[in-house]
Amino acid sequence: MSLRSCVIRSARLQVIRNGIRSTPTICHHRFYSDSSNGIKRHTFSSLGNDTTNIFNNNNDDDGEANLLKNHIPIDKCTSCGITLQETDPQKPGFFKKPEYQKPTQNKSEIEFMKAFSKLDEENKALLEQEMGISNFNERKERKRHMKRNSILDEDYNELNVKCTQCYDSLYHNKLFLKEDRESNYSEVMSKIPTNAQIVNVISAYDFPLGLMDFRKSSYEKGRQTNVSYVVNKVDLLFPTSKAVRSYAHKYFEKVIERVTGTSKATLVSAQHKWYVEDLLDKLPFTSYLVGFVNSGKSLLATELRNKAIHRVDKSKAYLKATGSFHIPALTKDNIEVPLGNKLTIDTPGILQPLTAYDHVQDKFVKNFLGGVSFIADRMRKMKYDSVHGGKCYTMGGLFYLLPPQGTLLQVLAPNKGSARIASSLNRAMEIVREPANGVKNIYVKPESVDKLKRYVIPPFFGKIDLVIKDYGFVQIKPVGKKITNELFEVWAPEGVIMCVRRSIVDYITKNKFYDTQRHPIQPGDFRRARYIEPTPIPDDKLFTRLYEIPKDCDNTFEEMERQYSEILEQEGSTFSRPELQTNKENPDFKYWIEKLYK
Ligand SMILES: Nc1nc2c(ncn2[C@@H]2O[C@H](COP(=O)(O)OP(=O)(O)OP(=O)(O)O)[C@@H](O)[C@H]2O)c(=O)[nH]1
Ligand SMILES: [Mg+2]
Repeated sequence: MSLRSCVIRSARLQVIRNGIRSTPTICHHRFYSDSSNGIKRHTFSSLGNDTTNIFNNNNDDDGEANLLKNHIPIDKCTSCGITLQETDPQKPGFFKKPEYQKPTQNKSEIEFMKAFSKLDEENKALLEQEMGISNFNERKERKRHMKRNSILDEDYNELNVKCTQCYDSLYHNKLFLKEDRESNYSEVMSKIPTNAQIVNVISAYDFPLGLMDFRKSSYEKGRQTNVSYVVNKVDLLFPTSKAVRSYAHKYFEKVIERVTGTSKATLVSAQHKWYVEDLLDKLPFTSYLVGFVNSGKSLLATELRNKAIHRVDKSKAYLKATGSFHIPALTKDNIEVPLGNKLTIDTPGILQPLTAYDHVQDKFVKNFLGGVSFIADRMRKMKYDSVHGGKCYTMGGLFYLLPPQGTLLQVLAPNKGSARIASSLNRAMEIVREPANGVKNIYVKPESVDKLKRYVIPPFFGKIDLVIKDYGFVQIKPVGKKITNELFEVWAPEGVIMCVRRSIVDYITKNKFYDTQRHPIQPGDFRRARYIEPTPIPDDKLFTRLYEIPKDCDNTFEEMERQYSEILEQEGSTFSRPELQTNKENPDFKYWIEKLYK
């Protein structure tokens, strides 16, 4: 036998003995031989080595076996968790038994088969002999059988059965938003025991709009909620996990503490697997992942499970997050996700009666509302739009910002979408209602213009962010002298949820310079700078909800003042936690109401 075939054979046998599953890597080997012409270099490729076994799918049945098995019961949709039914196509959970489904083959397997078919008979026989002919043939036979017959019941689990609605959402980008949403919150909460440990999953993208105050709702009376908070999707703001750990978490923790009174907050990125393992350690034995739609609960649950599985068996391939998608309200029922000795329950996302999803055209849901990463550090170098007072700045019709006459604004939109500046609100509405040929950046449905509501931003000082739920935010920076007391107006389709916060970027990025004695120095004087840190987070109000002003009201300031005194009278304070109120309140933010939901 030649040296070459000897090496090939040994490499292959080693691969087989290890029980290859995938052969995604073709290994390139190199060796040298003596010949009459001197040393000669030979190269050849063989199948790579990977650890899981395609031919042996039996999981270990020992202590952690439960963890290594598919956790979704056979009668449930593997994507949304709803109980499957075959009788009524109009009802949720309907699914059609597929007649024939192409046998599932993963990339590595295909590659293996390709490589196998190229071998000569001798090597094929050797491989078959080593891996056990029966096993190998069994697999081929099963595929043939699946082709001929409809799928066997016991294969459902393996084949990832989804209900028709999920199928349409996942493969045809269709949105199925529930009609009756008034009871949505109580429906989700009714399936959570009153003494359960709740983990509120919030998106960092539209923070703090995802925060839920569980103590507030009348439904919650008597519930001993034990809530901790997880800020997900931090990868959209930070390039690395290090920045999150070293200083950015302080801002999020502080706001959560101000609103809820608890400092139990963890920052994670399910997508990038940042700090998921830490969260796994912190989770109680049983927890419920609760939050607004699309905050990333299902992806987080899958990643937690992946981490738990990897603790038991490092060789296990990562599970695909089947129930996670950019389409909102995908999860329809509670899904139990075992995490070794712990258990977490992924719950359906909470959908408010009207949301931005109801107004944005289906084709833009992914691109416009799907979340695009912008790195907070680099925001200062981004291009901004200048908006003169009296003009109207609109982001594809999702909101219309109207600065008062005589002002000049710099507006920076770090999220997706391109803005349009129209000469007036009416003109902007016309453009959205009937976009001229070639106008591409209109994201909402034309009829959304008929349902506009008017809001005002209470007086502020410095830079602020207008945060739009599910979209992100725009940064607003007035420039020049303040010459008017008129308020900034924001018009938006009914249901688009917004708030204003003091610009987040300075609090989560390093921009303050200090000398050796930790005295602040001006940014220009770099040579003396010894420490660079984010701006200290003030104890004053950090965000506010907007005042809704009727369209026919002429004096917006007066109406705002009236609403302000009404809130003070009814609630005693405009702080999220009245005990935080001090005598030294910052007059620049006097009219701010640090309570997001009524
Ligand atoms: N960039 C980024 N995207 C994420 C992260 N976590 C989730 N996503 C994305 O957010 C979208 C929604 O994720 P899901 O896991 O379906 O969210 P959910 O909260 O389960 O949504 P519902 O079940 O509809 O309530 C998906 O497109 C995810 O890929 C994250 O950490 N970073
Ligand atoms: Mg989900």
